[in-house]
Amino acid sequence: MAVDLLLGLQWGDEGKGKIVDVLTSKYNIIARFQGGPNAGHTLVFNNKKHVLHTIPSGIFHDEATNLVGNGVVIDPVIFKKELEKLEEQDVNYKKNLLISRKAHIILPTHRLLDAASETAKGKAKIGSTLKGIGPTYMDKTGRNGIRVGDLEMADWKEKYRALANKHEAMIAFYNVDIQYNLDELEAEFFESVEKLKTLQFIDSEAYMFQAQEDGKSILAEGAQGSLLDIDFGTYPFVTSSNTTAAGACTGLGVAPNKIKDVFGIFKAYTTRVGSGPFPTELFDKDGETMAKVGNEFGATTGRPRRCGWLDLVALKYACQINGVTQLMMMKADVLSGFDTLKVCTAYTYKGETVTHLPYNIEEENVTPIYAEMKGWKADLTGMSDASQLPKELHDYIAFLEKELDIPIKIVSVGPDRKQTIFR
Ligand code: 2SA
Ligand code: MG
Repeated sequence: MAVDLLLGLQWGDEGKGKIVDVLTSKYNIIARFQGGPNAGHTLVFNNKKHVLHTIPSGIFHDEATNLVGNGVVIDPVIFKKELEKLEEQDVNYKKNLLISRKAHIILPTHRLLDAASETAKGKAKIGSTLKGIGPTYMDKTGRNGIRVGDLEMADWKEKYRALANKHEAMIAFYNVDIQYNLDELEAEFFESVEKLKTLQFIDSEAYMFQAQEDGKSILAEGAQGSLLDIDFGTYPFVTSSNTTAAGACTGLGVAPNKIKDVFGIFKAYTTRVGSGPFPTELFDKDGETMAKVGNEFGATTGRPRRCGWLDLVALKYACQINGVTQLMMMKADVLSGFDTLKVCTAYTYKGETVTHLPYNIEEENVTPIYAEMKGWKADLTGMSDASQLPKELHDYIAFLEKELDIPIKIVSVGPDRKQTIFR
């Protein structure tokens, strides 16, 4: 059986959590393949908001098995809190949550290093989520990391001590004012590790291989967005993992020829949190309206998100890199009420019109060229069938489908599971 992929096509927060939740009943296994608690997947059902950081979004469906793959980085402290939230809601995760032994562990000192590095960068900071993501992946590729499987070894605490000591020396080297009490952080960390150890650790690539042999249906769930990919994103203002389709192969041990559908999730407009270029960013009332109506605040850090018009140059790039087969447009309801909608179809770059994403899209280098479309006034949030959507929205969708040459299969008109229109 093939593996389907679900990815964000912009700078994260596209609404992946909601779509995974809508799709989970179709899949036996939901697997996370990269990132860590820098993700915040928001799900809304029964009028309640649920935010997941590391645990795959299938956890609220009893029948789905949820795998945290080898490409993910796990912070035991945050993981424990997530588990406790699930316990409060009587979600029995013990039998359907599996953890790869090859996933790397975020140490308290990784978080401190993230903070020290960001502080030292000053104005040039990445705007990271301060979850220790960058330093943990650095230790992974530097071949110094501690993995989930290590926690089953007798000597892992010695390995931990050596690494934490090294981190402390690095923090001192940054020479910035970071206050911390490592004893307290470690007490919390070791307690959380014990909680993590109550879960099932597995050789996940073997599990994935067997699951495919057994004909199980698998959905790989991406975190962050394609433009935050370490290779293809707006470097250095990116996260430290491959958020694009290739990341699912390395982050789960799935062969490229086993991937079937690639679901690309995008917002009907664009948002970004943290620093970095954003050609269609708005600094006017339209941007404020999007932020307000769309409630654009980070699910993990609560930071306000920057807002702007849909950027088709960037979106097309993301579709190409990921091999997207189906599109899902989120938050269409947020665009209700605008007289005119703009969509960026090209950039002016070094005096020329370009339709590909150039190496450097800093503001001074590119100027977006917009197509203008008529907006709609109708409130979409109560609609449940494509036939109810206003003509102007049909036109907007048709325009995007033509430009991208990929069908838009889902239009989301609100955060609830029910506010999902299939086309
Ligand atoms: P990091 O922490 O090292 O991965 O940060 C590097 C950059 O990646 C951005 N980033 C994100 N952007 C949007 N959403 C993300 N997840 C959270 C969410 C964000 C939040 O889903 O709501 O709650 O603020 C996410 N994770 C990382 C980050 O802003 C940096 O630009
Ligand atoms: Mg999010």
